[in-house]
Amino acid sequence: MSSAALPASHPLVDGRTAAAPLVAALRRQKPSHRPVWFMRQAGRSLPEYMEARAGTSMLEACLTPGLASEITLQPVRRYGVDAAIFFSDIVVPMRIAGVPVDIQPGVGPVFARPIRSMADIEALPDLGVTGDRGSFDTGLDAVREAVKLTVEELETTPLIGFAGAPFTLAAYMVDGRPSRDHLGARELMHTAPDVWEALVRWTSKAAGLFLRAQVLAGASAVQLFDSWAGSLSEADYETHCAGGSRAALTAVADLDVPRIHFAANAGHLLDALGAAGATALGVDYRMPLDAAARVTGGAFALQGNIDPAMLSAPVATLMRHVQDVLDRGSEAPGHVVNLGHGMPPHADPEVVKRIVDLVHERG
Ligand code: 1CP
Repeated sequence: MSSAALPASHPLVDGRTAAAPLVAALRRQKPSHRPVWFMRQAGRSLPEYMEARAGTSMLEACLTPGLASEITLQPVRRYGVDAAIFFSDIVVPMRIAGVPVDIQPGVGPVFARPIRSMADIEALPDLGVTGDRGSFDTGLDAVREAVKLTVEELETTPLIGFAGAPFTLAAYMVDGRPSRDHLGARELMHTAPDVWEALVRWTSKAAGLFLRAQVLAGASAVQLFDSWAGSLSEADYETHCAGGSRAALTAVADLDVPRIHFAANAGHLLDALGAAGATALGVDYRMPLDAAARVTGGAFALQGNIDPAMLSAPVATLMRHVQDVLDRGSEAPGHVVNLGHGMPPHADPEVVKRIVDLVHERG
């Protein structure tokens, strides 16, 4: 596949990030050192984030290009990580489309009108088609601007763009708010498969357009967060969700950027996640990376999987755990060190910095 569709000024094309350790590892080539970044590396664990965010709501911050860019850059400056993850949220495309959604502090995404019926789906805003200048595409300009500002500052450090996978988005849109077992979404796929399918079509289109905007504006890799897919059986994932994730990832497949697919608690889904159009797989902390490499037959670069709970352990215990992750990760054809899920808000930045230094020394 060629990268002809990326603009000549894109960091992968003009060479800034083409040889970056993150990109090399994700492409299963030999990086100069083992790359490391952390899911939720920006956010409440950083005092500079708390200061920058003060007085601005989460979604307003995401849609204010200068602020979103500044927050994206903070963990790169502080930790020297090998990638920035774009500061945004999986529900940002819904907000841009005009769906009434908010992120409530201490709760998470809350949708004012949960999706229950075909009439609810028909009332969802039209997303337009790729390349048009409809209101969704125009709304994405704030995202493009934030990505551009960020990439200019990052120089040789790649920016990772992301989107929520259709199941994870639907888990919020159907229940209306965070839920433990995502029962509403799982019920809908069985009680009203036509409504479910229509919702997956809409969410995968929104996710695909969101990813594509980030890549064309300068992101050097993408991650699809299928965070809650682990609550599905493999059969339900295959039948009702994989197609939507495949559609979202396919939206950037022609741009030849590495595509990471992550789900938590999903050892049983690794094959299915890979088959949905990913080039790399995020592995949570429950499955050792050498086991994940065996299961996936060496076909995918792997990302993970420091247990976030270990960040609170005595330093010697944590460092032994990180070394174990490095050892097991070397069984994969490419390994990007990360946490097995998001950074806890009370993580100590000093401890996080020690992990980055250890990975750079030993990896
Ligand atoms: O640093 C980063 O990783 C970048 C920013 C980022 C990302 C990648 C944020 C900022 N959100 C996300 C993705 C996201 N959002 C996911 C997938 C990642 C994962 O599995 O953890 C999910 C499930 C969400 C939904 C969401 N948004 C939640 C979880 C709610 C639940 O069900 O438990 C929450 C708390 C949010 C709000 C949010 N998003 C991001 C931040 C920093 C925050 C907290 C906002 C605040 O300050 O109140």
